[in-house]
Amino acid sequence: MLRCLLSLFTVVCLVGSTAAAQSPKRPNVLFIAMDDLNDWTGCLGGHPQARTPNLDRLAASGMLFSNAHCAAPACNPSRTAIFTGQAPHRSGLYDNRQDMRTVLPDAEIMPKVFSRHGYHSAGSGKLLHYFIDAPSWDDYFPEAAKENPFPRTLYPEQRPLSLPRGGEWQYIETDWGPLNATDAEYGGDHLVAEWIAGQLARPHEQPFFLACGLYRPHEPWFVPQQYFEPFPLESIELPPGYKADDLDDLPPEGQRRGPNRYFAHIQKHGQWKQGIQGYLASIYFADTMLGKVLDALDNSPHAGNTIVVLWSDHGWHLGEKQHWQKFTGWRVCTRVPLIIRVPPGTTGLMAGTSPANCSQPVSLLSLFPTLLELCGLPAESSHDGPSLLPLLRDPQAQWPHHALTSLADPGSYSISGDRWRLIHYNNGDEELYDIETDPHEWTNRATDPAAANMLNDLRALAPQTFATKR
Ligand SMILES: [Ca+2]
Ligand SMILES: [Ca+2]
Repeated sequence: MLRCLLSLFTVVCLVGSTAAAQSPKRPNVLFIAMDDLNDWTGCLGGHPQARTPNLDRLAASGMLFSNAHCAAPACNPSRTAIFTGQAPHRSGLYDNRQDMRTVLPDAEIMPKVFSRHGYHSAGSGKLLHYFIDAPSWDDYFPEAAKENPFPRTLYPEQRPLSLPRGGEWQYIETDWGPLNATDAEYGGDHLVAEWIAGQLARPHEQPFFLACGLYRPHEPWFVPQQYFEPFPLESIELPPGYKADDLDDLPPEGQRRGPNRYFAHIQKHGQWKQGIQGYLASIYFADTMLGKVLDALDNSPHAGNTIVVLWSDHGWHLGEKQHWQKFTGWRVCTRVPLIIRVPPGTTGLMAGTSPANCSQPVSLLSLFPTLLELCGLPAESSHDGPSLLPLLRDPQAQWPHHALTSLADPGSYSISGDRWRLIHYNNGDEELYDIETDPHEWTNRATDPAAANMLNDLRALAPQTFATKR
């Protein structure tokens, strides 16, 4: 009996000391979304005039993934994939018109999972597609119950300001121009950044998952005048990826999906450079709001114990392939900025990240399992993406993965490997690009016999089944 008690005592002591040794304070997570930001950042070099000093300083202090791709090139499916960890071709949520809670009524999204594990989950601004999903958060700004993620935002009284309506087809927000307003008068992302900064400044008893959804550079491109000033119209350079005859070597489906009415309409009204100016100004504004958030973290008691993740939900065309907007499988649209900074002492990565550039192909689908692993929380069996931990430890690590981007119609997708990219349309048309020699995807190699092996290698990575769109 005594022996039994002694054994029990020993076990209790061992368990107790092991638990104490293995459960340091869990890291916090600052999860920052930017909307419709392509590679027009200083650190990715997509446009020579892009002004993103804050994004660049974050990149310089963490790991920049320069070959990161969205799970889908539109807000709703991309964000749903990020927040549920489920790929569109498995969840069945492929486009902006589907309602996340109709398609996935029971999916536990990221803030809810963190809350279940003892975190305080708070968010502000656009994180999901124009709704908040109030039951998944402990706190939100604006008020979660209203399900409107946007604080008050200043817009011109008379609209459209810059681009006349071309017809019913035209998205009402395709419009741009400077506002005679301060950041405070403007509101919008400024208020989001201020609220997030307030959350960072206060003490927290629990670890926190704090999500900051910056809405610019999503349209409309109205931001205060000061953000337009570095980009005078006469200085504006056209997108480096634009090539007038770029469509000539595309299969019929690529030729159909490239040109859209927006770009033709914008050119007809002489607004191409004004549009580029509006996008650059909106990026600069969003970056400045990001700077407020990063400064607040640096000046807070949580700076040394907070993982920072920054992502954009997909890229954006400004005339490349005669296209304006998103929704395509080309790299300009699937590639996104992604930065992860892990402080030393973090549960799942004690060494933290070293400043580095990782060029291996990764998907935003990996963010959820990566964060769970970094925070020492159990993996979720419903998650599709591989955790990025091997790359956060060593950006040159063996990485036998690729990034799949699902287009809105099931069976159409792009696959991004470490060097080559395949675009497959569900009518069978294909495009193949060598990103190392052709980063703007000007030369389709799908019918080039010298690239046949590459084509076959990428084809072999395609999903075999696609969930029905619901
Ligand atoms: Ca978006
Ligand atoms: Ca071409």
